[in-house]
Amino acid sequence: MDAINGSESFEEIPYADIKSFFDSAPALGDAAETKIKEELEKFIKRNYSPSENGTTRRVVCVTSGGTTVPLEQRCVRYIDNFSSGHRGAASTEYFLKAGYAVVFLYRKGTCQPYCRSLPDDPLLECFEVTSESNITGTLLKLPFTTIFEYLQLLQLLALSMRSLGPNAMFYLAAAVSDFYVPWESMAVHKIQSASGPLDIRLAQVPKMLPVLRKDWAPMAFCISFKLETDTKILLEKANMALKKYNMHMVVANELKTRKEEVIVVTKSGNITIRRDMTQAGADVEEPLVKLIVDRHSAYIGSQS
Ligand code: PAZ
Repeated sequence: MDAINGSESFEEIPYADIKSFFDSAPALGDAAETKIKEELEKFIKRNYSPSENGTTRRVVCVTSGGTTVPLEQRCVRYIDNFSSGHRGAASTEYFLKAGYAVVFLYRKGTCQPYCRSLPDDPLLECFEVTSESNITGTLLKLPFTTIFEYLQLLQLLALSMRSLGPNAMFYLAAAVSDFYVPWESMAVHKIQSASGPLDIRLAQVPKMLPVLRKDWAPMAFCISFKLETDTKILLEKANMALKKYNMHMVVANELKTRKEEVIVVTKSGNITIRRDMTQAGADVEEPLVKLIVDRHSAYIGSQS
C-alpha cells in the first residue's frame, strides 16, 4: 500500500454506538431531509455530469465552524466551541478557484466565503453573486448548529457523494464536539437552579471518521484536522488520527498559530505550510489547498 492510498486496516468501528447515536438524535425532519437530498442530487448532477468537453468537476465537502452540545431538549443552554469558521470559509474560496464544486457544511453564524469578516446574515443573501466570481452553481451551503444536525448532515452528504468515487473529497475543518448529552437522558425543560449545583454526565460522541472512510464514501479522499493547545502532543495526536481513522492526510494546527502555520501529516512524512509573510493579508489556506489539490490529483490518478 502506498503513501497516498494509505493502509487498508480500519480500527474496530463502534457500529452499535453509532447506531444508537443516530437512532436517538432528534431527526432533521422528513421534509428537511428530502429537500437537502434533492438539493444535493441536483448539485452533484450539475457539477459532475460531463460537460461538452467531457470534463467533470471534482466535489469537495468543506466542514466549518463548531458544533453545539445542547443541555436541554427545549434548548436554552448549550456547550459551544471557539471555532470562527475562518479556515473553512477561506479554504472554500481557494477550492472554488481551483475549479472544485464545494458543499460548504457550516455552523450558522460563522464566517462565510467571500465575506469572511462579516457574520452569516440573511440580509447578505439578498446580494447577488457577481458573474466574475464564477461561483454560481458551484457552491452549495448547508447550515448546522448542533452535534446532532452536523453528524446527520455529514452522513447524508457522504452517502450522496459516494457515487463520485475518488473525485469526491472531504475536508473536515469543523471543530466537532467529543462529548455530548444523549437526547434521551437530556432534561426536557430549562434546567432549574433551585436544586443546587449542576452535575452533567457527558457521553463520548462515537468516532464517525472510520465509518465515513469504510462505509459511507470509501473511495473519497479524506482530510481531517487536529487542533491542540499543547504543541508537545500535537503531532503525536495527528499521527494517531491518520492511522486510526485511515485518513489520507491530517492537518495539525495549534490554537495560537493556526492562521500562520499548519503541518500536514501524511504517511510519507510531514509538510509544514506557512502563510506568505511578505504579502499583507495572505492566507495559510492558499498554499494548503494547493498542496491538497495536487495530492488529490495524484490520488485520482492512482485509482484509475
Ligand atoms: O474555525 P477557525 O478558523 O477559527 O479554526 C480552525 C480550526 C482550528 C477549528 C481547524 O483548523 C481545526 O483544527 N479543526 C478541527 C478541530 C479539532 O476537532 O481538533
